[in-house]
Amino acid sequence: MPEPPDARCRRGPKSQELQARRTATVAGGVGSVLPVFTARAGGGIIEDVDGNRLIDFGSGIAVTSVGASAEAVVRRASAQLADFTHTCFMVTPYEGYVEVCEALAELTPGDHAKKSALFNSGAEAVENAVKVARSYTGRQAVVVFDHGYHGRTNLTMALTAKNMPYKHGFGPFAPEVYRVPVAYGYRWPTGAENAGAEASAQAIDMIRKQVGAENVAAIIIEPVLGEGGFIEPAKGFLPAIADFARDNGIVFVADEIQSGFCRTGQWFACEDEGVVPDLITTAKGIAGGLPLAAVTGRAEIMDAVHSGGLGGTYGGNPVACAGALGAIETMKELDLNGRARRIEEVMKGRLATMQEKYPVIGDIRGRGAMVAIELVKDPASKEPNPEAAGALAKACHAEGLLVLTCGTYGNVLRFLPPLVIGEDLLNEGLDILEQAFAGI
Ligand code: PLZ
Repeated sequence: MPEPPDARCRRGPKSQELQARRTATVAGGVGSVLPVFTARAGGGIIEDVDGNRLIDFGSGIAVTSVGASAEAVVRRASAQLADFTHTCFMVTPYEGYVEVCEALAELTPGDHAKKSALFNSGAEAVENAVKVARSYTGRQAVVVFDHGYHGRTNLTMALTAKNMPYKHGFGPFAPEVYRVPVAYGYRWPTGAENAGAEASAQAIDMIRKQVGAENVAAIIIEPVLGEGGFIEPAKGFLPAIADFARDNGIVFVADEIQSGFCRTGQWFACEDEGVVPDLITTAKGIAGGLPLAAVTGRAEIMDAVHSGGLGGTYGGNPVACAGALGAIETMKELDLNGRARRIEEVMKGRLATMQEKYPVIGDIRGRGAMVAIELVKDPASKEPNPEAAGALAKACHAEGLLVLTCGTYGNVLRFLPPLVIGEDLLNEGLDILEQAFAGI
């Protein structure tokens, strides 16, 4: 007998039945934010199998920037499906792969000659960026940052900062990975205004003393740190680290897997401070929901790898490439960078009003449609308040708004609506959030 519909999480009878089947056969280690099953999604709405509608402020973790069923993605991917699903680019190549690499060369920062290699997931792209950087430099060490997230494979677990849930019990991790401070303005001991200069000086000092600049193959950083809490490194930090890398023959890698492809109101977040990375990793938003990832970078660095050294059966799958071309077409046609900037304006305005009323909001930050609030027990002590983040997320879900949490301390609510969301729906979602504050 199914339980009666559960209003708190809007779990209807069909979702309950599926949940029981899931519990019986899907591994317990695979989590889900909500126990409702999706029937269809698009335009900022997720409809579940019982007909409930959720406003989507998650975009499948920053993936469906163009919407979850964008016309150009569906059209191009469907046509490709009918032509052929797979040949393997390493066996007989096809045009879509080359077209995606051409688009990446055009859209990523810098006017130098660029080349790309395509993969299936973000983690795989980051792993390959390390392979390329090691081949090019003949060095081994990789430097990453506090609060950084780069994936769940063995090497990328080592690169990721947070133990639970990503690393716990899964060691030993890959060697030659070194972690240094990042300019987390809100929590920098001497204040946000000093964070850029002080954190970069500390990071560089640690690299020099503990690793040796001449041993470092790559420095990898997210220009806006995603899973770690939507931390924008304080101004000056990224350029200082990029300069240090250049002066020491280190490959500077921007992991734009979450922040890229119009999410922050620019094609790539590192453009904000004019930083031109040597390599850039992309995934998520690139293909409108189809699995695709890329490493793009200076031609001479990318070409340092021996022939046949990069690849994988499915990397740059033709259907995923067609999806990417559809997503990029949509981003250009609808000016999704402009839409992301407008979303920031609306969101930050509404969130600032909420902060005046609810001091639990310690910080409002982010760029474009990558916005977050950090919740604290008291604005003076800044003690993290993960309980408030959990309670707010739950209250929003109950009222039909999907929001995600993140942050090293689990106390950040992040908002990642699809960039095509209508302004009415955006405001409706923010109304639900505002009401949720009243209830916690
Ligand atoms: N680099 C910057 O944000 C993926 C992870 C969700 P994959 N972020 C969402 C989870 O809990 O697994 C991500 C990222 C940055 C790399 C990755 C990894 O991308 O496509 O998940 O492998």
